[in-house]
Amino acid sequence: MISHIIQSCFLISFVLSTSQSTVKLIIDTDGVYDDIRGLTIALTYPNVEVLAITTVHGGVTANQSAANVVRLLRAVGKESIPIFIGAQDSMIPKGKIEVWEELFGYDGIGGVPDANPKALPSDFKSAQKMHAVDAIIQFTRNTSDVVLVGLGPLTNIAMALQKDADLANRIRKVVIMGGNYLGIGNTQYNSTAEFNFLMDPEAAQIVLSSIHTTIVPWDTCFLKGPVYNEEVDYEESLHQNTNLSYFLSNITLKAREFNTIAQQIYAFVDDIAISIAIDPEILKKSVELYASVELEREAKTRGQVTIDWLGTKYDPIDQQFKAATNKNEANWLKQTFVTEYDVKKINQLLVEAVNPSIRKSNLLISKNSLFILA
Ligand SMILES: [Ca+2]
Repeated sequence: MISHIIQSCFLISFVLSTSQSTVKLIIDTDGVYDDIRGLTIALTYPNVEVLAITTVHGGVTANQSAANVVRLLRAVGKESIPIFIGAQDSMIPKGKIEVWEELFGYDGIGGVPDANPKALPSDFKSAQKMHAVDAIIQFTRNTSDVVLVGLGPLTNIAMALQKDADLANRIRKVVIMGGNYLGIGNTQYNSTAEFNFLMDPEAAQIVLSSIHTTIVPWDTCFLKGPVYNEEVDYEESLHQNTNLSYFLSNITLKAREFNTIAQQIYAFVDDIAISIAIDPEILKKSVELYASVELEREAKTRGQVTIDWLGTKYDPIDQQFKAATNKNEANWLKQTFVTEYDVKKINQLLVEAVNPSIRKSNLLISKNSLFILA
C-alpha cells in the first residue's frame, strides 16, 4: 500500500479530489498578445485538456498566429499540442492584413523575438498539414463534449459550421470573445464594431445564426475594466519571477505602453472567455438576447452586433421569427452575453498559470490513486 503513496518532503497540503471533470478545449485564435495570455491559462490549468489550437487571420496572419502559438507552447512545455492553420482571409476577402504595430508589434506579440523563449524560424513550420476547419470537424467527431473557444475573427468556426451540418449538435459549448451588445466599438476604422466581428462580419453572422454561444462582448471588457481595476492588479501576473511571467511581460510591454499613452487600462479580454470556458462559475451575470450582425458593406455599423432588446423579432406563440423577409433577418438566435465576471478569480488563474508553485491544489487525491500535478 505504501508503494501507492507518492511521498514528498515539501508537499504538505493535500486536497481531496474535486468532482471537476476534464474540460476539453479547441481554441481558435489570431495569436496576438491578448490571445497568448488567455491561452496561457488554458495550457496550464490542471483540469483542462487542450485538444488542438487552430489559427485564423486577424490582428496578424494565420501563419504568424501559428508561429506565436508555437513559441508559447515552448514557453509552457506543451509542444505536443497540435496547431492547425486556417483561414487566411475573411469570407468576403479584405486583402492584406495591416498589423497595428503601435499596439501589437510587427508580430502581434510585442515585436520582441529575442525574449525567451526566442522566436525561431522553425516556428513557422510546426503546424500540422490539415486545415483548421477540418481539424475542428475531426476533433469534435473523435471527442465528445468539446468546448470551442473563439478568440479571433470567426471565419474558421463559420466555415466548419457550414461544412458540417451536424457540428453544432456535437459541440458542448461555444465561448466567443468578440462582438458587442451596446454598440461600443474598438477599432481604428470608421466603425462601431468590435475588431473580431469587423474582420469577418459574414462569419460572425453565420455563427450567431447557427448555434447558441456565450459571448464575452467588448462592451463588458470596456465598461468593467476601470471598475475592476480597483479590485485587481492587472499586472500581478507580470511580476512573478518566473520565465513565463517574464515572457508575458515582454510580449505585452508595447501594448501596455500604448495603452498608457492612450489612457486606456490594460485589462482582461481573451482571459475572460478562456476562464469562463474552464470554470462556468466565473460568469457572474449575463443577458439572453436575440442577436444578429450588421452586414451592410458601406455602413459604419458593419460588423456591429444588432440586438432585439424587446424580443419583437420573435413570436413566442408561433415560435418563429416575424421579420423573416430575407435570409439575414430570419436568423436572430438567442445568445448569452456576459455582463459581469469574477475578475479576482480570473486574475488568480493567470497568476497561477505563470507561477504554478502558488497554486493551492498542487496535490490532488482521487479515489483510487494519488498523483502530483507538475
Ligand atoms: Ca484575438
